[in-house]
Amino acid sequence: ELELYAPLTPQSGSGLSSRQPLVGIIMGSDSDLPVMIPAARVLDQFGVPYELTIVSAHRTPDRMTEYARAAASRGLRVIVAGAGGAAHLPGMVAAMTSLPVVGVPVKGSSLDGVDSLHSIVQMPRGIPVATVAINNGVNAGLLAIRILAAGMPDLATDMAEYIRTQAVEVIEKAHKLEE
Ligand code: RP5
Repeated sequence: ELELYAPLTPQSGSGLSSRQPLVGIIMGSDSDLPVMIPAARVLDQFGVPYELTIVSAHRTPDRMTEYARAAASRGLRVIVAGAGGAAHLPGMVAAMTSLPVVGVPVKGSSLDGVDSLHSIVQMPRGIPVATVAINNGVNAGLLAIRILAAGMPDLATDMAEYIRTQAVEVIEKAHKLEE
């Protein structure tokens, strides 16, 4: 019921045999999808199973409560939550689970996403939300991988390789420029 988006076949060999979703990607509206799909793509790239769905804090508060309260017992280990405007979804979800929550501020039609950023990053003491940059679904996916990798050595190896590859790409571009 919660799955709207079918994950691609895993690209890397993280040694993950089970398809039990480890990351829950949620967002306040389907209008957030273009920002959140890149987070899913990162998880695909690392072969990490996830689920992706819409949970609105203000339009579907009961669904949000059910999702957050059941997340850990359903086997999720990280929640990535994107929202725009008065973006209370990540903070409210974090208040109802002990899982780590990564918040993605989504840029809306006004205020350039600074409203979302401030809503998510300014969580008061006691309930943290790890906040990535405005519209940066990629970093949310990468942060979820890093959190999981702390207890999954194969995933940590894949992340180290990702970092190395990225560095090589930059150095190659630098060398081209210098030619
Ligand atoms: C938030 O309001 C959503 O996260 C979205 O970013 C924003 C606008 O939602 P829609 O009006 O496009 O559904 O709840």
